[in-house]
Amino acid sequence: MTDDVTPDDPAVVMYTQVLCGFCAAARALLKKKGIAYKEINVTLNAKLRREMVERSGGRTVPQIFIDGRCIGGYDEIAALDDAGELDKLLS
Ligand SMILES: N[C@@H](CCC(=O)N[C@@H](CS)C(=O)NCC(=O)O)C(=O)O
Repeated sequence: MTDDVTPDDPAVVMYTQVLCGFCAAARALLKKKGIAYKEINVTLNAKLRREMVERSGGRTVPQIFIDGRCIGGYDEIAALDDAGELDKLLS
């Protein structure tokens, strides 16, 4: 576990950066559903961006983790929600 992720974090942790439409969409989806999340802003922060890439294997933002497992970005969390799987993962 990295310094930026702690056991007290909510189940959903999301790496983001400023001026990111997909990050805004993911944020809106989580807020609409009332899901608590922690945001790790990687803007101009090489250490956190490296951490994101190492943990997720992805280079785009957002990268979203649920219970420590990377589920992908906005497209993936929206697809999970459409399929009714997001609620199950968080129940
Ligand atoms: N399919 C991805 C797309 C994410 C994406 O393209 N994010 C942009 C920022 S809004 C990005 O990281 N662009 C930088 C790049 O493509 O290297 C998702 O749904 O999260």
